Amino acid sequence: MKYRGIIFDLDGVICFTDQYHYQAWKNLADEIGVYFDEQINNRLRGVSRMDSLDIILEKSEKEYTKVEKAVLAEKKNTLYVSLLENMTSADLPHEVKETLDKLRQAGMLLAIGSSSKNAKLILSHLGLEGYFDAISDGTNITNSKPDPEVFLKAAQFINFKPEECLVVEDAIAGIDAAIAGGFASAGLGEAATHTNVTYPMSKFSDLLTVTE
Ligand code: B16
Ligand code: MG
Repeated sequence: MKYRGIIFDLDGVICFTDQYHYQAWKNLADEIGVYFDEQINNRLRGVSRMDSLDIILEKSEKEYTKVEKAVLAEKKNTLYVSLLENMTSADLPHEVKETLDKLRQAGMLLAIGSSSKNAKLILSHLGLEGYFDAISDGTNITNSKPDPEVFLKAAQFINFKPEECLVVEDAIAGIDAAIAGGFASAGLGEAATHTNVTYPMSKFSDLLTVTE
């Protein structure tokens, strides 16, 4: 076995909540009259809620106070969480579930390493409550990706060293975080184009060959 533990990013790897993030940020941006598009949205992948808001406010003429920003982030999150209500286990791709089951059968421990504070809520919507051996998410970190903290905590939770684990990511910031933490990385989507990603992948099930 090449790796003893696999640490999965959530949004963009296990499931696709980006459409809901986009809708909720777009709604907020329109409300405060700030330009926002898919390209700006792409920069938010893997980035924490408050850092995402700062990126959106780069286009704003108004300076917001810390308190005002907290109100805006809360507003976005309330809408985002209500959109998540639409998610069910039908939103968990078969390919993802089958691959996870096979990796587990091969003896690997499976953990989540997500920047989201809603990770546990999303997992329960997907029917994956209690499925992972450990969950490291936005609720147990102070620095978000590209800082490696979320992955280092995940490795600690499953009691493995970074070099014993593989990080699976869809975001450039996530691959940067994996490298900074001393992890091998597997990249999907934009993350597959990262110059230093260990394994560029075109689909989730490529993990089965990568870990052989
Ligand atoms: P929340 P990941 C990230 O999740 C998302 O990619 C990013 O767009 C979002 O801003 C961040 O979680 C924080 O999410 O507002 O729910 O705490 O890709 O690290 O699983
Ligand atoms: Mg992601």
